[in-house]
Amino acid sequence: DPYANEPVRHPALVVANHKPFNAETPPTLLVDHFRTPNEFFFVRNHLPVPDVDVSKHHLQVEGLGVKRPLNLSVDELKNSFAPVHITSAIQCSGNRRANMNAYKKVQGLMWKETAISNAKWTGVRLRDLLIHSGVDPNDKQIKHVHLEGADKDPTGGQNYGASIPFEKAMSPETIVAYKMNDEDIPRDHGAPLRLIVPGVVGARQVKWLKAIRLSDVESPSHWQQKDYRVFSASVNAGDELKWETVPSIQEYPIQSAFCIPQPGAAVSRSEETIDVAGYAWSGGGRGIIRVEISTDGGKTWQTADIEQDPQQDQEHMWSWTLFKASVKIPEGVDQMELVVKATDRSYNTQPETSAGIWNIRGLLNNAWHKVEVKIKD
Ligand code: MTE
Ligand code: MO
Repeated sequence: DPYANEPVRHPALVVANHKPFNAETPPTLLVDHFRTPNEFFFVRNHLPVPDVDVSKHHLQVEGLGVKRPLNLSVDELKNSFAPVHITSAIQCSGNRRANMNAYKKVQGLMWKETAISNAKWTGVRLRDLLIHSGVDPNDKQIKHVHLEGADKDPTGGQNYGASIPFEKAMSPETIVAYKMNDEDIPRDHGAPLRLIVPGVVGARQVKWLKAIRLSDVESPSHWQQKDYRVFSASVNAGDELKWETVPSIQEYPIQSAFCIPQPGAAVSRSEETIDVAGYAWSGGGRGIIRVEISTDGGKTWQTADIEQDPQQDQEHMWSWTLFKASVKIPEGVDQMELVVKATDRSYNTQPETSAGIWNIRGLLNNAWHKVEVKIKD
């Protein structure tokens, strides 16, 4: 069994799939912490967790424009480059797929609302590594940076891989991390090294990082070429998927969702108000400027209280935003629908439904999140 050597996991994680292991953070625990504790951070693995010996692990840097290829041990990496800290959220492109599936059937792992978490990462700038290897930051031939993980398809297939644009690789927020919330990165999250690409979807933030290759084209990896691309709503189940006709996902759009209450929760009318809480996040470092809640299907809105990272500004907001509000329970009805939407620094906001963003793989679902609550007398 290639999955015989998986790490021990916290029993509170909400498991979506065992082999490979995929699990969400329990919603109520997610909004309890601005930085998600490591044991509760959601997990998205495509393959068995590799057994990496930290003392022997090396990171290679090679490819187009590299004058001095590098082959660094973890200690060499830590000791040769300045450490940087950054708090950054990771969200899977499939987060809230189940909501899109409820609108119209899609294909993929049925993530609910919590395939997202936020942590403080410590590592070295990818930019520093590349410049050390002799890369010219103005080299116009280099377009993409390939990342390869140590996890391998047990049926003899390829290692996990992805790529990001060279420009993002050279941006100061992109780091090769070795610590997560001030601890060594746990096995499930990429021990000993993972790439953190703030503002970009989870799929590009390669765990168990072992090689970095510069190139004029994107990574040939399955997960770069034949997954994590959003088709038009006109492409349906059974149609041929022409992957090369759509670009790979990089930055995430804008998202928000409730964690509290959960669907089907009941409140008593005598309470008069109900407490709600959740998260909002936008890709590309675009800060969240407001989160709004409606109880009348979007006719009127109430602004929620928000918590943000005091060290980040609205143009470089890599952390998520947590929100809270106390919402009045409407009179004369025995059930209510709560709706949340967020707005980012570019004044992007979320679509009302999945109708215009529906896609066969159920990716990037950021429609208004709606939760039904029963009102008891
Ligand atoms: N890196 C490797 N090597 N293997 C993987 O399966 N999954 C990716 C990304 N990096 C993956 C990977 C995906 S799709 C996501 S959403 C994030 O890791 C999840 O990160 P987490 O498990 O730390 O939450
Ligand atoms: Mo993902």
